[in-house]
Amino acid sequence: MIAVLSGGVGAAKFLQGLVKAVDESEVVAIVNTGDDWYLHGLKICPDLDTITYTLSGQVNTEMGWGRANETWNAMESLEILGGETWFRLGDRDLATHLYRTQRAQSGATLDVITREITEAFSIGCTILPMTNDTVSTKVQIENRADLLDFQEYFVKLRAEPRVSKVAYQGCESASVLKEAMDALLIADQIIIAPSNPILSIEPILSLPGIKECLLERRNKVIAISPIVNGKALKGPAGKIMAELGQEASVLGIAKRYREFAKYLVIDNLDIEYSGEIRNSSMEPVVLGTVMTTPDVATGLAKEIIRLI
Ligand code: FO1
Repeated sequence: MIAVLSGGVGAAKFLQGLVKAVDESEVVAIVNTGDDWYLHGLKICPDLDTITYTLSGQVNTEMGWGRANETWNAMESLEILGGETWFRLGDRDLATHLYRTQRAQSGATLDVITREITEAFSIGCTILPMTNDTVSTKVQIENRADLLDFQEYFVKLRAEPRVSKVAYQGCESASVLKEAMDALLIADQIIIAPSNPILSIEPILSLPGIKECLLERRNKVIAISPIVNGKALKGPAGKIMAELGQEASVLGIAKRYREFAKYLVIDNLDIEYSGEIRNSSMEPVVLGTVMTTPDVATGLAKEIIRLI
């Protein structure tokens, strides 16, 4: 069984390859819920949905999130009413949030709701929220004392302001989903997806017991760098790392993960860093990591599962 610590778009692309490289029932994605939030009274779980839509072939491939063949009638009508429309919820996507919110209000936990949704989308692997508890990634930006909701920073402000701090509210006191911890304890491999290390992976690592478990199982842990040639594959990972005083390169990624991951998969373009990665006590694995098509992602996954 292969457990994958997952954020949004980068993880979804990798998982799309992985489920073609192995028996998909052997794959367990443990998904960040720090980006989850309520808008218009609806419970929205962007990373869980991005992975579900991608694996079911129903993602909007241009945006990387939301659904393919989407229409925006609800947003257009909301705009006329003067409602908040900067966070765009398509008509098809809205159905997922309506369903999830109604089920949560009737007492169902997020893991149960996620199972119901992924079954409806005919997903063959297991997709787990990292926790059923409420956690919330908050971002502090320059010249503002208050902490912003992740989506306000990421979408409304287009991740443009300089970040001075990221907080993972609720993570310290949250409980890791039992099924997720069980998977990490017995997995043949634990893969850290090429997701934003600060915004997507760190919330998972901040849950009690996760880092300890990875430390214990370090020989089985393979991280894939989301940074290639000094830039994030997608999104602001490099920018935020630099703003928080970390090196925005595969070496910065090695520094974050070396304690509990034995292998670091880096792109061919970063081969020159192999020696320094080895010196930092990680095993560098040089591959083509830019997942331009699902077939490229499958090729990458096949190479990675061969490592252990
Ligand atoms: N990202 C955007 O850049 N703009 C949006 O309007 C937007 C809406 C949205 C709605 C549902 C959903 O599941 C995701 C959505 N995203 C949007 C993506 C999301 O903000 C981020 O990609 C993730 O939270 C980061 O992993």
